[in-house]
Amino acid sequence: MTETIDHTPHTARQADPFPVKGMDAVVFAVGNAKQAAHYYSTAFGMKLVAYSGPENGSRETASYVLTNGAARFVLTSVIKASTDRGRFLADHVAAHGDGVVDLAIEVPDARKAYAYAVEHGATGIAEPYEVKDEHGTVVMASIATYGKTRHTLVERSGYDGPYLPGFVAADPIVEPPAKRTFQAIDHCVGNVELGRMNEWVGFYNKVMGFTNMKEFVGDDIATEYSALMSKVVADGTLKVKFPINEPAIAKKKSQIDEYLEFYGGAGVQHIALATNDIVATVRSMRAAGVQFLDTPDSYYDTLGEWAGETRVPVETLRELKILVDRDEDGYLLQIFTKPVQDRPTVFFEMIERHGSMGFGKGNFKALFEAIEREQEKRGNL
Ligand code: TYF
Ligand code: FE
Repeated sequence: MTETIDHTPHTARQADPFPVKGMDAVVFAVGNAKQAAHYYSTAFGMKLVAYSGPENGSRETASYVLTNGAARFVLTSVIKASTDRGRFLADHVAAHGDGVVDLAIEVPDARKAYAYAVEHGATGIAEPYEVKDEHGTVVMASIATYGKTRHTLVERSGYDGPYLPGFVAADPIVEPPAKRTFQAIDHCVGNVELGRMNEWVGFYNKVMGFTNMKEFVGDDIATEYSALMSKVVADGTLKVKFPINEPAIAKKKSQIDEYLEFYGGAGVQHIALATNDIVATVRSMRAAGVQFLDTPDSYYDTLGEWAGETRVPVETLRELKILVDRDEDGYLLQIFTKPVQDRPTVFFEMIERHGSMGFGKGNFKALFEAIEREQEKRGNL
């Protein structure tokens, strides 16, 4: 399970070939963005900050921009498709249900980033273009990734509007909670078809110069209980982290196969949100009706033997079903929501890191058993 990988940041070795500033936004195409904006406000504690719709000149789509610290979600619905973009979004929802269409990345130079990506094998979707308003100019370009997902490369260079030209500032739907529920996007996970994980890892290696992080799930864990294989790619500064999963042949039907079947192909599986108080986060999200995966009591009975001291007492972890993982760098606390739409597809993870830069490999057995209990209830095991 160990591989020798050079984790030296790019900047220490050579100029980073594809510098990134961080995630710009996760863009969702949904059936009813008005209601989704309400859910992410009241259940996830996010704040509506910008809007684009017929009232301000967007006749085709309505988009709601919600933030929480540095994390930004954009929820888009089609009102009346009349252009290729409108038809793409409408078709996306029809084919995949609510899902992620764009993992937008903020870059210092979108033209350079796009040129580098395309030179290294990326499929271009939109050549670099400028959009401007009284708040400044933004340069954007898009490339394709797995499934119908894309990466828009966003160069903001001092733009000070509420999101992008075409959007107007909006008032929060409800008063955001006094205590922030999360403050950043930690990682964004993709599910790809059987046998294609390495191809997509290679894509990020070549196209974005991303390197592989040491945590990966190989054959051994896959056949024993996870039924998936996974590798993680990240930019040189670890601000953008993309795990890639593929199904594996195991004792049970893979949860990745279930996703691929119900999503209708490859796509974003989960978004992990970083919090610095997972206990408060989970309490407030549970109180607002968010459903999390269950963890059996037996997990907590033996936790003290291997997890050691954590910030949160075991009894609180047990009450809230929060998982713990530890490695040589520290520990992390994490919990996973159930899928947030009727299809068993997209879900979220809340994560509190204390040194560890892993993804919770120690929890795979408990986690995958919990997911299998849900698959069983759905008749998909
Ligand atoms: O991002 C990760 O890799 C972890 C582990 O269905 C994980 O969160 C992997 C697959 C999955 C749920 C969690
Ligand atoms: Fe994760």
